[in-house]
Amino acid sequence: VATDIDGQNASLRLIVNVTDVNDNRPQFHPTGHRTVRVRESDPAGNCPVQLSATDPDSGENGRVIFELDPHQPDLAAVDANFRVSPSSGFICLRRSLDYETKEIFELSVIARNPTPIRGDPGAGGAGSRLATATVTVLVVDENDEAPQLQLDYLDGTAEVTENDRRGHTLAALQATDRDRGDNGRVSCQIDQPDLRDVFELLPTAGSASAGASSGQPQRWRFYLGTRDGGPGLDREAHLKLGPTAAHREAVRLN
Ligand SMILES: [Ca+2]
Ligand SMILES: [Ca+2]
Ligand SMILES: [Ca+2]
Ligand SMILES: [Ca+2]
Repeated sequence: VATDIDGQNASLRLIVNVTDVNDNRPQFHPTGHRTVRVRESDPAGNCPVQLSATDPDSGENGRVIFELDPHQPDLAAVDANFRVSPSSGFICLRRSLDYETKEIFELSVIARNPTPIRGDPGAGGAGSRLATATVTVLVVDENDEAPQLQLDYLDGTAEVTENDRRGHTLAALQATDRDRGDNGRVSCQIDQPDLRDVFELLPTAGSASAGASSGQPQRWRFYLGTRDGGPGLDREAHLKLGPTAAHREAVRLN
């Protein structure tokens, strides 16, 4: 309001528009490190964690975009297995993880504005990176590996004659399983009860031995099964043994 010496007033209405500048950086909530566990059976598309960040600026200056930090050391493995939703902050699986390949991932995710922050060189550039969050993903082992059974002859003949004494070693077995704990603890057995009197498995030595004298030369075929401590992933092999080397054959079945 302006007043002259005669007391006359004149007024002028001023409207001041305050233009927001992008002077605030997003902040993750909560701040700091996150750890999540992902089972290796979890399918692609599962999103085990959602990151959250806020920015007090208005409009585009306050909009937050999430993305993988392109400068993280394990980027190739992280990018092959995870994707980050730019708008929601969900971290999702591109595919099922495999504990036997990689047990742990360290992810680095950034939150930034789509517009450059004041004083920074430009949106998306290093100067506009605003906040960083790290997430450790622990892959939880499941029983997805079947036992493997390999047969190796020890004596080079695999013949069984009536002169063989009890304890004569016929073959060495190797049973392995890539899982951990009970899921990878294997046991072997001869699956035909009637042949358990003729052959025996010595679990500690990992070998198959001839039992009592066999009588007339004949040909046996006995089945070896391997099982682990988990459900439904048995493996079976069968071993043929004969009176001559020509009959010897070991076949592994999957
Ligand atoms: Ca901002
Ligand atoms: Ca696996
Ligand atoms: Ca496994
Ligand atoms: Ca297993």
